[in-house]
Amino acid sequence: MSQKPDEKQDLILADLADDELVEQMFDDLYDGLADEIVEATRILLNRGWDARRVLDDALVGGMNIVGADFRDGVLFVPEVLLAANAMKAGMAILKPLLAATGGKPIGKMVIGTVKGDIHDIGKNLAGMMMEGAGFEVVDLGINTNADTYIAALREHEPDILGMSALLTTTMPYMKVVIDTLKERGLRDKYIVLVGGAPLNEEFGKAVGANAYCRDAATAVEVAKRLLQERRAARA
Ligand code: B1M
Repeated sequence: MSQKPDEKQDLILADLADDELVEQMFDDLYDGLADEIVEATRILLNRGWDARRVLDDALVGGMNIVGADFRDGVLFVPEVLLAANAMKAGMAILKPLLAATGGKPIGKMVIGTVKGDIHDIGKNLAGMMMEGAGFEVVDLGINTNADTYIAALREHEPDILGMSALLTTTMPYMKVVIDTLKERGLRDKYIVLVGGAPLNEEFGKAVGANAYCRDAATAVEVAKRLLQERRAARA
């Protein structure tokens, strides 16, 4: 996958055509080269790519390759962490562009990755896209237990609770959070959205969420629609 160091030194990213540059970004992400990812992200933006396209085609595309090799035992945790850091470095450039809306927030969301789970890239993306769509987002980070979610709901009074899980072993915790909300008489106050690679529509229904969001863009669409419906019903 990766090139030899001396070949790498000779490579001038700005000289590559778009498709070659994206291929190179897949390699650089795989190799955890954050500086190169930052440079290539800037090059694509300067060439007129919008932030969404850079995110979807270059960064998420590259991370999918990392994910497949992680699954197959070709890559291990340290390498994947480096890849994740490189992805985050690229996302940091895109964040202000994805979040550039201005004006009064159209709603508020509290979001966190559930207890036992430290994957945060998808959660961060969902948060970024929601901010980009005009929502105020309170990010609780990773490894979030029910009490922390509930304390944040009480403190910030959002319209939406978002939960993310990437492990089949942690996704059931979403039901624990929703059941705790029910027990405390709080469930109906919030729209609960869940996301993460191992989830699906059926799981979202089974745990009692309002909706499962396949990706960050879907989270935005669903959040807007459900919030509008809720406001219309209350008017
Ligand atoms: Co982890 N890991 N990992 N990992 N890791 C997976 C999830 C895995 C599928 C890899 C594999 O085997 N193919 C596998 C899970 C298998 C399973 O559960 N069946 C796995 C495993 C096993 C593990 C460990 C247990 C490995 C170990 O230690 N032996 C360990 C668990 C640690 C823990 O959490 N307790 C572990 C650790 C790690 C790293 C720390 C190395 C790193 C995380 C770094 C970080 O996040 N800061 C890591 C990574 C990077 C991955 C993969 C490769 C990539 C995940 C990712 O960021 N994808 C992943 C393989 C894969 O998914 N292909 C894997 C990109 C991201 C944009 O996608 O998060 O799905 P995703 O988000 C999407 C949607 O799902 C949705 O929107 C996003 C896109 O628009 N979405 C939401 C997500 N959350 C949402 C919330 C919403 C809405 C939408 O709220 C409203």
